[in-house]
Amino acid sequence: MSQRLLTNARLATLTGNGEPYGLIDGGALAIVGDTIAWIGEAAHLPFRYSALHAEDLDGRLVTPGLIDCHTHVVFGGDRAREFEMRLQGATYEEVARAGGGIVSTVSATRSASEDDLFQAALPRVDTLIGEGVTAIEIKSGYGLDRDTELRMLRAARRIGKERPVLVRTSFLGAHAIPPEYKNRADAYLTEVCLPTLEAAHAEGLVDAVDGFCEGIAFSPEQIARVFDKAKELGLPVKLHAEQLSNLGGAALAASYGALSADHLEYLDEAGIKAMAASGSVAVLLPGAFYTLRETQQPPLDLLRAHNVPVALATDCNPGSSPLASLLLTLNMGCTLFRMTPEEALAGVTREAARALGLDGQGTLEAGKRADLAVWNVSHPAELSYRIGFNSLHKRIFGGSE
Ligand code: DI6
Ligand code: FE
Repeated sequence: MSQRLLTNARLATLTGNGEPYGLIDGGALAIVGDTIAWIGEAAHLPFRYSALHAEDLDGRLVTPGLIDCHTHVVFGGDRAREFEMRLQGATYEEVARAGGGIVSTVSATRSASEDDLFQAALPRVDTLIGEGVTAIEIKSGYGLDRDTELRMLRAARRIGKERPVLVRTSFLGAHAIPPEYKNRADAYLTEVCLPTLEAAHAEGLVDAVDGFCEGIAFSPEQIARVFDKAKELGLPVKLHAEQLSNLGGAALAASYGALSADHLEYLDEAGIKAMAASGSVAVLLPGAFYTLRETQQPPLDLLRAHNVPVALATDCNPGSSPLASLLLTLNMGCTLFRMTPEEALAGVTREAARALGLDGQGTLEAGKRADLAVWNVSHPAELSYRIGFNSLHKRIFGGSE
């Protein structure tokens, strides 16, 4: 098994070691195969690693590989025209009700082949990888028919095979009501969404089940039908909740032990208590907040008060968040939501891993996967502070470059 040793590193371990960011200065990190075998102060390096050729990092900062835990990077077409409409005054909901919005991406996605979808997603994925991302969640939800949902998920799986990045898929059949089922959401669920979930699961294409609980999408009762099916199949759930209004989606998701509830601008304290009790992660998506010029802030102080873990993600999608930068997301989390840079960095590492149910990633600890990002910065707050500046030195994925 290959072995390597990194020395002279500033390690932001993101473990609760008592230091901000879990920092270790003058650090060393030994990798055996794809796993962190030892990490600590170089002075304490065990004898068995001391003979390895040392890669001197010149005091550079090392963090866990970044994790984008909420994306829709697989889709057809684009929505630049809708951007123009919204700048002329139309709201996101008005555009959606006029047949634009998610449904227009659905038409473009339905007419794309699996290879088209894969090829179109690659530049977005490569941009994320270029900023130190080592794991990414990818949702379906722009097909809304059996074949297209399956094609989207196969394209997502292919990304994980052809790029050095770990892909976790979420089935998002309950994302929008397709035009052919207008005003017949329950029939869509019965005839298309639930059978497609079963088929996708049988093909090994689903790691989690997601939904969009909102006035322009599905009611809590309808989402519960999808979650019941997920439970029957033994799949974890997560939910787009409280993005545009408060329907109690986060509490519903929590009652199913959800990995996460995402967006959450309109979340209230009852929902927060339910999330705290279930251990669900609050995934905040400042790219959508920014793009939609939302003014309602997610209730960060209350989330902190109830010790709900908070993650950050791009929500990379063609409509509400055409954002493929997790570094810019860190900055937005701080500037728009008043997260601390330490919370923001934990939000794209430790808490993002938790939002995906990835136990083996997200912190720098012996036994975790050697997914690392090495940065040309000395203080971790620089990652959140800079805007449009990529200071990645190199990325290590499963122990290799
Ligand atoms: N909320 C979002 O922000 C994305 N999906 C969702 O349920 C937006 C998807 C889109 O506008 O295409
Ligand atoms: Fe989303």
